[in-house]
Amino acid sequence: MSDKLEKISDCIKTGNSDDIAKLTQEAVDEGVSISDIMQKGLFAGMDVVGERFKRNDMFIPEVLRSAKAMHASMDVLRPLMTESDTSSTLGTVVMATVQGDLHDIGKNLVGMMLEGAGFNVIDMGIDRTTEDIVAEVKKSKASLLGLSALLTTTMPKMEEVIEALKAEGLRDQVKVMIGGAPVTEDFKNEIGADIYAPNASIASELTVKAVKG
Ligand code: B1M
Repeated sequence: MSDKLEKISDCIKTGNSDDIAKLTQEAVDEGVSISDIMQKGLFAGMDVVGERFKRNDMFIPEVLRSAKAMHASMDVLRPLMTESDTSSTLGTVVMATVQGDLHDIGKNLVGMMLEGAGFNVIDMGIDRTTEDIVAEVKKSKASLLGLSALLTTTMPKMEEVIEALKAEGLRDQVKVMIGGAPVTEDFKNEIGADIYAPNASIASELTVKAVKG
């Protein structure tokens, strides 16, 4: 493994936003793939943060610093992942983290990958109510809705959104993709969503397949 990846991972663990952008750029310049930077640098570091957080070895302010470092690295990677020709847009995707949930790193990554694949992405951000999400789907005439949840307590909001889409007569017009660490294929089937993606690259692969048929 490139020593840059280890250093990038360390920056996530220690919440070092100052050095991570430079290290990310250096890794890109050395020819390290974006996928390796994300998997072996960013996600590897965040896995350790998650474990420490769970054991109460790390607390919210420190985790927020790690999240900030993650965003600083993603700012360097974003333009490299979204260099697609906008004239070949595959349609509009609305993305949101469901109500009660403040986690956005995974959702942002999925959004970046979808933009890179040629979708027009409307990112509604975090903690979005079911009513707001349904209103945005209606207004934008989106063909795909992406919902993210990182907490077991907010997962039921995904089902609430699907039920609200049905009540508004919009369910047939929009495919619903769900994801986030606690979300599973079984849960997708249980709530009647269309796509479950365990990570951002599979999310991109499955959405392109879904719209191209
Ligand atoms: Co939170 N948190 N957190 N947290 N946090 C988790 C999720 C947790 C597993 C930590 C733990 O205990 N080990 C735990 C949840 C337990 C559970 O419910 N099962 C937890 C908890 C408990 C909490 C709080 C309740 C803590 C507290 O207050 N006591 C609190 C809740 C706040 C709230 O949301 N209301 C809280 C707060 C926070 C911070 C704000 C401090 C911060 C979020 C900052 C931010 O996002 N801007 C935070 C963080 C950073 C984490 C961990 C450490 C990392 C999450 C992350 O960004 N991972 C997390 C532990 C963990 O997951 N290991 C944890 C990196 C990211 C790239 O992965 O988000 O999984 P992920 O996304 C992946 C896939 O899941 C998938 O693709 C992504 C890329 O490959 N994916 C999709 C995600 N969304 C998708 C959507 C799709 C498709 C795929 O289609 C639409």
